[in-house]
Amino acid sequence: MQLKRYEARSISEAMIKIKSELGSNAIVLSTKRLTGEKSALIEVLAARDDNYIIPDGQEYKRQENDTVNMLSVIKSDVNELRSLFKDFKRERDVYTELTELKETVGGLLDVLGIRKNGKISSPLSQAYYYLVSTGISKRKACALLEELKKCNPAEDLKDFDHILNILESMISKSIASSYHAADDKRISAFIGPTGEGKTTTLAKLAAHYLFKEKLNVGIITMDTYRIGAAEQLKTYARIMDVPMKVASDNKEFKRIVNKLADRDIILVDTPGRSRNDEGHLAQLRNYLKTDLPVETNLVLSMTSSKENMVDAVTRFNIMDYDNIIFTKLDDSTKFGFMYNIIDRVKKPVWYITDGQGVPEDIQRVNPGELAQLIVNNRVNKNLSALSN
Ligand SMILES: Nc1nc2c(ncn2[C@@H]2O[C@H](COP(=O)(O)OP(=O)(O)O)[C@@H](O)[C@H]2O)c(=O)[nH]1
Ligand SMILES: [Mg+2]
Repeated sequence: MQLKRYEARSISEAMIKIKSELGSNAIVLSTKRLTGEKSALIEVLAARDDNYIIPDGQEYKRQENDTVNMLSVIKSDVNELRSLFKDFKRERDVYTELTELKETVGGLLDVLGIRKNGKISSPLSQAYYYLVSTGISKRKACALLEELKKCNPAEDLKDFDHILNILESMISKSIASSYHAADDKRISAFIGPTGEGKTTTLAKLAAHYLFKEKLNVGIITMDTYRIGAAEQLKTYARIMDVPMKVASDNKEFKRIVNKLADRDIILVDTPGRSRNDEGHLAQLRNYLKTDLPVETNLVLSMTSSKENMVDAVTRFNIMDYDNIIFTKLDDSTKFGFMYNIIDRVKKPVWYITDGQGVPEDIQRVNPGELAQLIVNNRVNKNLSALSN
């Protein structure tokens, strides 16, 4: 076997050299593009097996057969990998699902008292199904009922409405545990996937701070990514006569923050970008670094699918966001899923928005109001109208 290395501008140029030096029996072992100064060239490793003489006229056929054989090997490898992956995923999914189901059913049987006396204790099972129907996960509904039973005497758990009241206050308490005192940060940024309502929410809050709280407001947008994104905000800023600046990197952001030093509050809009863009989020996090603390609010639309919402709260973890803002409640009919998210991320909900109207469709919410919304599908507008 004779082995030789070639450099050429193209495969065909290399083949001419190889054929002339190693003869028509030569076979190509590998090709790769060179780097650095030689990046215009490719490297080809070729060999000639002197023991293997192809009879005249059969060369083409052999090459063709080689390719077919190689392709069929690759194909069967790919198929095998594919089925391995499928089985692996299926096994994992089925396993997780079964474990979850087992836990849920086991817990449920205990909670509803079925395991003990074989009877369904009706108001409790009614409450369980009610919670699940609001969008609260089966596991969380089960945990809530378990706690409910543990902390209340059985005679208090005979009436469905009363059970719901207790559940509402339990949910309120558990949400409250994630609330922290507002930091009064002067710079507040809105982050989240595209289309969730960041810009609209920012405009609503700018109007609120300006007209209701009589504060000096400044707006910065880092959304230079989407055409027209800055224009949308500029229009709002012009109507409110509030200064609005565009920053496309950290240096500019810091400079503009300094320039807006006279403002009581600076609201920062950011681009959403595509879903699988970790690099973008790390970059955004660095762009938002200043000497002053920046509060970040993850904006999540209630019209997103559960999967997308879970995906968003997970992906945006990298930004270590401070609050959640739920938008588009007006387009949603049940709110139990909010509890799954709140309980998962343990971050306070700062505002909810329920319409496209700027500035009116936004409300500050406290844990009690959220619990009422989650359990009873309603929020008392008068209670929470923009008052702070
Ligand atoms: N129904 C409803 N629509 C909203 C709400 N908030 C925002 N939107 C709409 O959602 C769309 C995307 O909003 P936008 O603020 O541009 O989202 P961004 O990409 O996150 O900045 C726009 O059509 C808004 O009018 C809300 O609370 N309810
Ligand atoms: Mg926007």
